[in-house]
Amino acid sequence: MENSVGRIGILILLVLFIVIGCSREKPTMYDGSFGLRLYVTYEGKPAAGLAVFLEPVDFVAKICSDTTDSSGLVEFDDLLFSQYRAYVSTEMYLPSDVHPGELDTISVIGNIVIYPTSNFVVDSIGLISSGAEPGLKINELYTVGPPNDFFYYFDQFIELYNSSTDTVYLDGMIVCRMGDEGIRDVTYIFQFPGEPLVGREYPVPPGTFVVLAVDAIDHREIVPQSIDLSNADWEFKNSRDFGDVDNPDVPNIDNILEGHTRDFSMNLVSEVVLIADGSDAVYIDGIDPETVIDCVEYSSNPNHIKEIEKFLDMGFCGVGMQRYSSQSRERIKAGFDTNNSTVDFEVIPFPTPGYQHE
Ligand SMILES: [Ca+2]
Ligand SMILES: [Ca+2]
Ligand SMILES: [Ca+2]
Ligand SMILES: [Ca+2]
Repeated sequence: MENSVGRIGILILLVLFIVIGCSREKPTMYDGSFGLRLYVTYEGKPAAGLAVFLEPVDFVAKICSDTTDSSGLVEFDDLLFSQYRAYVSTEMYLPSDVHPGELDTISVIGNIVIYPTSNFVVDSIGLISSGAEPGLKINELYTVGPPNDFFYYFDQFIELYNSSTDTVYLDGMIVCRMGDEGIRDVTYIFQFPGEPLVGREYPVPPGTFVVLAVDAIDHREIVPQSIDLSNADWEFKNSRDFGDVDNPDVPNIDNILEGHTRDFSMNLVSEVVLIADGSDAVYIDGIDPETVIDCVEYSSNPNHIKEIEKFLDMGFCGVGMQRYSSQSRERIKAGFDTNNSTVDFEVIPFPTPGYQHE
């Protein structure tokens, strides 16, 4: 009895704390003794009028936010003495280089962790913009498998996202897994049905996610902590592998590599995956780089030596990921792409097939 009263008391305190925590315009947190001044810059210049979000790292509370002034400054006072993550994720409007007098919309992000080294900290966030052309992107790569003790990882999937304002078509596109000798070294090639470049059978409207499952089944029936991929948009199915699952309701992406008789799969923690337009029909010499639509390298090892050419992906993502942990890697914002997976992706605790993590 006493115990439950105690719990209710704590609950009331927590609710009070959350309500007080962020209710004023200038976010003021209960029992605050910590102040923070942040300068937000883009290409070395102050970034005005952008929302900066502040989220405590060590405890759960509502996320505070304020907008940068003309000098790119935002101030938070009376905060709890704690670590915080400060981030910006928004669109910015800049004078166009191409069309004088008009504004270009660019997608920018920035992210830092603030350590309370004293009662008042001054820091800065340098924003980066999505430099790569918008288009069809590899948005998420889920490969490590769910928690289980029999090496189950067949719930792997690739999630694509159309970040452009135009419909794109999957017709004849190829999904490849690369060897360790770069773009000339392709080890798996699976192809969407349809005619490359000109086919219009398989549209992906702007802002849409596409889930490519290794096997489009409800994997929770095998491992309860896995995911349901029975409603995936596509399924990898090697028609020469008779043991490979084929959900009749989910269309197939089939193997086209001579002599390859296995299903598509990806290494759990280290791999290069790319999508290309499928117009290069000669694979013996690898994939023509001109046809590559998007490419992502990942490795759990921070000292990993890059395998794919840097003009396709300058970095790699997924550092520190564990096998059979349900962790996934996803772009920090749907479709956000600077062609550097080190900054474009983050590790997330569980996969998000068909949607973007919070
Ligand atoms: Ca399959
Ligand atoms: Ca199927
Ligand atoms: Ca890219
Ligand atoms: Ca996702």
